[in-house]
Amino acid sequence: MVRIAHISDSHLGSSLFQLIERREDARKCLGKAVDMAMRHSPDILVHTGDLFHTPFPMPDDTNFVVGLLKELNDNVTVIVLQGNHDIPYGYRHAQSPIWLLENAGLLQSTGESDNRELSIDVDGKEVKLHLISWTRDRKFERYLNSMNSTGDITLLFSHHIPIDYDKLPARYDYVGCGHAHNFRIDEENNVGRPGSTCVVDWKREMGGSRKLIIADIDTSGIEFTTEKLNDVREFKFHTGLDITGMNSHEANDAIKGWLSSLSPKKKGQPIIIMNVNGIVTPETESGIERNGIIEYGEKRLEPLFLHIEPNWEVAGPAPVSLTEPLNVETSLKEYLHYSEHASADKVLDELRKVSGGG
Ligand SMILES: [Mn+2]
Repeated sequence: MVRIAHISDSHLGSSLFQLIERREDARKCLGKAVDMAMRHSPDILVHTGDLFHTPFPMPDDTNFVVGLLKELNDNVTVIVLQGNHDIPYGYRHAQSPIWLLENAGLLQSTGESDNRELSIDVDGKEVKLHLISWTRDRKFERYLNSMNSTGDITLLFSHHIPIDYDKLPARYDYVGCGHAHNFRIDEENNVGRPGSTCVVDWKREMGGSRKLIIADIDTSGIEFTTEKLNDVREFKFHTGLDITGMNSHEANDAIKGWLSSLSPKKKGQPIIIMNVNGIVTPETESGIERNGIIEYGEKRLEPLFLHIEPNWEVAGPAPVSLTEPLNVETSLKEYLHYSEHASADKVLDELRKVSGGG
């Protein structure tokens, strides 16, 4: 049996909302994921790319990775692909930081190229690895056709899979990918995607999950074990409060109401994000006390960061429809009603005087 531990998309150097604390968090999340993976004593530890958020990582991030990889057991084969974030596109003579780590003997990747075939021996079994770093879709398909050697066990690791999973060749016992930051296993086609090791982009990742994937592969089949990868930072998400039809008081109360319902485990630490949706009038919008709400939430919850995402829409002026266009008084009444004119009664009185009516 060959045991694979699969993680992906650690984005070291990313910092949500430009919070400097998140850079440290991203490192801790990777460290935690690797620890969890190694507790399963895998034969192969694979990271399917975007180890770094930028192809020019800061020394603190590079040093962290070097330290982490040096600690690993010699018996584990470490594969790290180059993701789209690890490759310096558009720069002349620039090289991926993954290649540097590969040259230092800390991992195996696709080198100067974007694909590679590799054979390793696990307990007398030949394991064939097809590696594809981030590349153009057409090149991916070309590599898929040209890399057709098989072993006792044959694996494909690619940062991204730009084709339908059921179009993948049948020769693979397991296909591991990354790129999208949410967990997914397709048991039909033996494809696994762990998701990112930390929260990188809350808008795209909200509602999804991240997991360590352990794949036990035998000539007879594959067995999956997964473990949840929680971010080291506590997050509180509200996916969508709807304030449609509310006046500003009700909207303020609804937003504060959610904040008051929270009880973070780690006080003084969480990141709190609330999506506020709906269609409101300009009056409601102008009456939403953004500063007051933020102040209230910060006092109560002591977050690292509190973000209210203003996702609501403001309804434009409603069209006035007149039931009797030729009746001046009715039409004026209706117009005044629609426009909520403050001195409507006075205007109507004046109209009656002018028209000589009672
Ligand atoms: Mn990524």
